[in-house]
Amino acid sequence: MKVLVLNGPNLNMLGIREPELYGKGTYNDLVNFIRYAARELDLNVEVFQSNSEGELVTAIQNALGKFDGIVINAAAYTHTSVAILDALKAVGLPTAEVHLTDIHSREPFRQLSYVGMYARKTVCGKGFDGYRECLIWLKETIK
Ligand code: CA2
Repeated sequence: MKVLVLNGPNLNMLGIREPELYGKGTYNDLVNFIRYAARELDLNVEVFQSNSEGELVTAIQNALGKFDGIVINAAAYTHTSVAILDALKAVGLPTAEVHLTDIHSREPFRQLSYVGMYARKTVCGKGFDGYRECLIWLKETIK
């Protein structure tokens, strides 16, 4: 079972800025966490981060036929990107949305999630653990 984990803009800054909001772990720590969780669940995982909306759209398109499911933290594009929503719909893979913070208790502009209009599962406000929860949900959903 192959899962693509996508991370959007600025998540590569984890641990460098705003640790009070996003935690002290670095992006590298997050990738290691995801790989470890995937191994425990016997999932084959690929992790990709980009600051570019187009690269994320292309990564979603390229997942067709290669991956069984997607976990996505589209970061700020969550709240703006119809292109990412359209790509997820076009590819049609089971998708779980994850956010480190609880977007529902933050600014009004974070209340709208385009990704959430397609994703059948959303986990937010649980930090790194949210990625593991999404992987568990995908494993259950795909089998
Ligand atoms: O809570 C999340 O995971 C978010 O997807 C993070 C995004 C934010 O725009 C979403 O509303 C919620 C921001 C990611 C930026 O990450 C940073 C990490 C460290 C320092 C600065 C930004």
